[in-house]
Amino acid sequence: MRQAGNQRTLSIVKPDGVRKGVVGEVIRRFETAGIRIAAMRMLRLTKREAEGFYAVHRERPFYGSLTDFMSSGPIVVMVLEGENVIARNRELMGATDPKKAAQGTIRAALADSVEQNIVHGSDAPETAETEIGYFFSDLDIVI
Ligand code: 3AN
Repeated sequence: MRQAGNQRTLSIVKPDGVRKGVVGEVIRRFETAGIRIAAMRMLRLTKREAEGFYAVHRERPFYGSLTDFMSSGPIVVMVLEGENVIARNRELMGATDPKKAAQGTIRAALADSVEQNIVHGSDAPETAETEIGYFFSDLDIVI
């Protein structure tokens, strides 16, 4: 069993982050913040898999372009663990639009656009559980 208060979230370094060579930089920020990496894997999503992952956005005008982008190259998926890690990870990421992201955040420092914004992070405990399950089985997660 996990300790009370120890939350998990899914983080993705998106294809733009891998292409730019900032995987290490993103991980460094997590580690510096005291967030534990409980699982990690590199893979390339098919278009269908990207559509499945972003199914909640299927009615949005950017769905086609977003899923093309997310299947355009390798990504690094991670399970992050720590107290209040869902909110803390989103704080480190910054706002979806890098132009609106607070200074010092991953997106403000590294991202080019609202679509190609370097990282993904789950936004709530329920989505974290579903998203972690999309990529990892319980056996992949180091406790
Ligand atoms: P976040 O990743 O900050 O939680 P969401 O969940 O609203 O943002 O959006 C999921 C992903 O969809 C974003 N990371 C971004 O890549 C893309 N996206 C969001 N809004 C737009 C938009 N207006 N135009 C293009 N892509 C977008």
